[in-house]
Amino acid sequence: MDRISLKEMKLFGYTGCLPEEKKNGQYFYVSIDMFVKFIPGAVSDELSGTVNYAEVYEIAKKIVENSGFDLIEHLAHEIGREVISSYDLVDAVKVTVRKPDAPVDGVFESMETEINIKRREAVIGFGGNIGDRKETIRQAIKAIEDNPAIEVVRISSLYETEPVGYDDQPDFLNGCMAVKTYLSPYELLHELQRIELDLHRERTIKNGPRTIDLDLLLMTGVRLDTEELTIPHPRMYERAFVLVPLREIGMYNGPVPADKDVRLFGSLN
Ligand code: PH2
Ligand code: MG
Ligand code: MG
Repeated sequence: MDRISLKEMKLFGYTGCLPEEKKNGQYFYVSIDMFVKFIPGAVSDELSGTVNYAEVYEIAKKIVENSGFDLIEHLAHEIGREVISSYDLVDAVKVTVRKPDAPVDGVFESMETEINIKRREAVIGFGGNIGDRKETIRQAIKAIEDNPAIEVVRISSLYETEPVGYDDQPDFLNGCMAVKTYLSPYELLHELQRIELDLHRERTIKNGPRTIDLDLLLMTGVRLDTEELTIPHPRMYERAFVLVPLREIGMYNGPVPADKDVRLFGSLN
């Protein structure tokens, strides 16, 4: 990938855990590497075809000068987020923050952190079986599209599906979507949970009826297995209602179990 970098910017700020650091401030050395798949300006020689490093300098300066965070990690993260959200051209950003005068009694060159943020593709499964199912799905997708940190890339058709897990409930409408986002897996999960709550999702019976369920199924390069979140979704490969829409958007091409009915219902529009 091509790269545009700002190296070792010397900026004064107030980040640090100790009260003296927040009061007196100190110098930080900030470096930013912006990775871009293709820089149109490299061919056209036009500033509008690249990221103007003078603007990025101002972004970093403003954040360092105006912030009194505890951690240099958080300072670096805030800078990275502001950069990637300001420039669609930037695919990934690496921010390092060094603190040569860190309040540590010893001999060292500096204390340093490196934070990496990149856009990844994620796949979200959606489904619901009470109320106006199609309308609720439409609203959920609208809420996802309205988040500036998430770009919707593809949406599958809707499928009407027999319930899995707990049989005595109405059929579901299911589908899935591919998105691009620089949010972390947990942030994306929390955003989906917020939208579920907004659309009056109530968590009652496990696998039971719901107005809307938004599941984070896959994320490029991410394998996670924690209490809160497992990626890939632990049950997705057993579920035709996930795999059929996934296959439609080109994210799966393996076998699909045939024990439950999955019928094409139509498109969202
Ligand atoms: N979701 C479940 C449990 N069972 N069955 C179908 N057909 N569709 C679903 O979305 C679904 C389910 C738990 O999330
Ligand atoms: Mg689910
Ligand atoms: Mg769920």
